[in-house]
Amino acid sequence: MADETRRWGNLPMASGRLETTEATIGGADDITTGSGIDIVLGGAQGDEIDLGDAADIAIGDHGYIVWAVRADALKVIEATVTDNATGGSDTIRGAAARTS
Ligand SMILES: [Ca+2]
Repeated sequence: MADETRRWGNLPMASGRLETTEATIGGADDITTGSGIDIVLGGAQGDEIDLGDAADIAIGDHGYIVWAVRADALKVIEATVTDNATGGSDTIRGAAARTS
């Protein structure tokens, strides 16, 4: 059985919530993730987001993602854009390794 508390590198997190705090702050970001599980929020303006291998979660604008690790898999509980007025036009690319 996988160690459910070590799914995020060395961080002891099996569940959580990640959110942006100010919809109007931020630039046109170029974000590239590695091969682990990643959670990305692009925020303001048009962002380029390239996700590596693994089951990643990404939204391009201001919002939040609530997740949990259950039965050795990443589960999204809720992913919501709360303000896209300044979010811009985002490009989000995933890798091919996802299996579920
Ligand atoms: Ca954006």
